[in-house]
Amino acid sequence: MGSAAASPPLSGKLTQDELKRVAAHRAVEFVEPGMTLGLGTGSTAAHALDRLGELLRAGALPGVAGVPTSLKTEAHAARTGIPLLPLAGAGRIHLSIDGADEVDPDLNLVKGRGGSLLREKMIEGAGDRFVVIVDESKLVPRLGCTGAVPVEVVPFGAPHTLGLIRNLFDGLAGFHARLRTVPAAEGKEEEAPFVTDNGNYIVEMFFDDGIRGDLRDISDRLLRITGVVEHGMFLGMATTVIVANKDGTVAVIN
Ligand code: ABF
Repeated sequence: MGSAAASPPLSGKLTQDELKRVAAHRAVEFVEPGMTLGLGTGSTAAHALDRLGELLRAGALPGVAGVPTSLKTEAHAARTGIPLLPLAGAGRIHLSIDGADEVDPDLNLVKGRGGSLLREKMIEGAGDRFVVIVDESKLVPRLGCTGAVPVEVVPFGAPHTLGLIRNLFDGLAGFHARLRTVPAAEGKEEEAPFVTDNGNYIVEMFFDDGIRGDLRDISDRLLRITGVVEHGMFLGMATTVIVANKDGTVAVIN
């Protein structure tokens, strides 16, 4: 893990959502007038959108605009009054702010359990700085410890692509993978595949006790599977991680 600076504890016991808000507001302090921002997705990033909207409406951040990482964020940012730009034509993205599902000691991330990993990786990978905002429950010893590692796949032949992903980890104890689904619609019996903003499906990979192999190698091998669009391991991408701790302290790790 990189160098960390901790702020003095905040008073009182904060809920998890309040911790998310604390981390988000700390990240927004990095925003300067004229910046173009990558706008993240999820409940933590939503607090950053609300704070940015407040500051914009107060006239404190002239010239700030954002590139949304999902349709949901696009709608939320529009409601809060953040001017929006498409990725193509946004020019330089100075800073992205987004949540994560997991953060390991080297600041590698699992992202995308909200289904938005592709746009997140495109936009956050294109910016100068990527600030990740989490409460301490997201800190893990190894990626894949607390749930699914998502992989976006094209719908065509998705069960075939799922089979190729399973083959990659053949024999790895505790590994399993499945297509992410949403509950059956009213009047229908079968669950439907979850569809991303890009019209793709998501394969969820589960590892007993996290991924113990070489993450770069696993990333390369996944991306070589024809049919895989992108995966939710964000390796070496975070430049800063802001962690709101249960004891009320906030750590800024670079
Ligand atoms: C997105 O939101 C993700 O990539 C991640 O899946 C999720 C984190 O959610 P939350 O902030 O709601 O915990 O940034």
